Amino acid sequence: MSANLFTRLAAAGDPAAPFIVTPDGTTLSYSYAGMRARTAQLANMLVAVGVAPGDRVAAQTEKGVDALLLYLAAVRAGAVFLPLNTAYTPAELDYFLGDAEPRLFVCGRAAEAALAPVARKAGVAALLTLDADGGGTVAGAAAAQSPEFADVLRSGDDLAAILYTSGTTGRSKGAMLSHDNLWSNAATLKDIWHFTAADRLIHALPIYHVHGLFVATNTVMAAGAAMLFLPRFDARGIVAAMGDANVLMGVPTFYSRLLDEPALTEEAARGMRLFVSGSAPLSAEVHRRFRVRTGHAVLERYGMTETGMITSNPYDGDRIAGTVGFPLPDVSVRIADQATGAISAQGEVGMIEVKGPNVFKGYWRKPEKTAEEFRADGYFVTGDLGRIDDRGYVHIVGRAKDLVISGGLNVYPAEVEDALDALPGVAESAVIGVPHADLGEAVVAVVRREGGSAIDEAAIGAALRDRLARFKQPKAVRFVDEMPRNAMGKIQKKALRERFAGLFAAAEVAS
Ligand code: MCA
Ligand code: AMP
Repeated sequence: MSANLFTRLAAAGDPAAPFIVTPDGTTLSYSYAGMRARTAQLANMLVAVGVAPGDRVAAQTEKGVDALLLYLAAVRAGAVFLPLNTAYTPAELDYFLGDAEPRLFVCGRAAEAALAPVARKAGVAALLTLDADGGGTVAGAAAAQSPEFADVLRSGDDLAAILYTSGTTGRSKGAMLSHDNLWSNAATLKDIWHFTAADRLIHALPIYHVHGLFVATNTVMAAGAAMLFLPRFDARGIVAAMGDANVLMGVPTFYSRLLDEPALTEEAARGMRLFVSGSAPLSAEVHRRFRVRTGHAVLERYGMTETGMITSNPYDGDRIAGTVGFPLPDVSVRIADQATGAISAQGEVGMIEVKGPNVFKGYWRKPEKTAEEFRADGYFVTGDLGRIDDRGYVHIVGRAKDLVISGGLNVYPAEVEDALDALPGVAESAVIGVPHADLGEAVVAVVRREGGSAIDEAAIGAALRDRLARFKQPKAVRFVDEMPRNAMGKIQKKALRERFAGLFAAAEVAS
């Protein structure tokens, strides 16, 4: 049998059952049969513009129903889907398109003029447009196509998607995810989170990352369930949607913002059966307050772009705040010495390493980078530090990688520092994450000016505007005369984090 992810995911859905439900009308809502017909049209369109199996299809599109169906269509057609954060600037896109060499690039209509030269430079053969409401040239190109399509045969190891993820050094790397990688995670999550065709998920995450694209969409499909498809997170809209759905997946910022929404009450959440959090640490305090307010213990899980989901708190059993639960049934997790790779003793803190059908195939065209991240026996080195307690719960205690997670989005300090250091007037910089009540961590730049320079926060902000996506730009810039350094001369970020920890001190909040 073909291992095409779409073929396997779509097998569960009753043709008459709802798949995507939009809150504001029926035209963009699709049953499973409707989804099949629309993705067939889109897959035929991909073939018509020259997309062959194995070709990359890159998309930087606002969240919309057709944008999601384009992902499924690409998988049906045996192409490799490459979603791109809508916040990326043309300068950032230039790298992704040049590296991935997609056959087709799809962007919003308003961005077409700015991005067409970027796509041309990367040798992209076809450029189409797609807006959140379905407007753009994709719709016209798909309209004439047949609503029938024979899913392209794929093996489990063939690629279904490439997602770019930054490293502590160098440029972003494309994580190659196979049909089997994505299928194994979807099938497992459906089982352990008890998804059935009766479920309706509130989908408010962006669809350019693993969480909203794969964890949410694939798990729903594997169960033949439905999703209430919201354009973005909005606390009041989520609470209203709770009357019409029963599962929510979100990043911790969703939960802290929901707690600030007075309409969130036990009564409002009565029809819900599951709240899932991931992508960044959920504070024990938010977990506790959410339980007090709604009666629900948020189920926290842990994952990575390269691995999909790795661990999850139990559906039945204690969902323990501050832990990320147990390894998924088909995933092996171990703790090892960061430097030597020696397996650590029970309960010790060390590097979290992972092996299983969920672990990616390597970084696109970077075999040496891939080799660096794996142990000889096939375990992937996550860069997260953790321990496993005597009940088997995994605790994440820190990161060996220099990474800031802001509102569930990853920011690699090295990338921001490179941009800062290139500015006239900046002698050196250090980018750190400091506690932030809303975003978990906020990006802060610490800068030492060149002698005589008067460069200030506003000038730095203006200079970075077109270079870096908005979420990577520092929320504050602080100037120092001297960077704290260790004996080796390396900047001590820990000391900077301590010094600036109170910059966004959380206001007192009531339960
Ligand atoms: C928006 N801004 C941000 C962020 N989002 N700045 C820092 N961090 C962010 N995450 C900027 C906006 O451009 C805006 O700038 C200003 O901050 C305020 O925007 P606001 O309206 O408050 O933001 P929002 O549109 O409400 O978005 C916040 C959000 C969103 C809802 C938390 O960022 C979000 O949906 N995050 C989820 C990301 C996600 O899906 N992560 C999963 C990755 P200005 O006003 O100056 O223009 S997958 C993953 O990590 C692994 C695999 C896993 O385990 O899941
Ligand atoms: P990404 O590169 O977007 O896949 O981000 C993956 C990283 O997010 C992981 O390596 C962790 O550092 C972090 N992460 C994801 N889920 C959690 C969680 N529940 N708790 C703490 N960190 C998390």
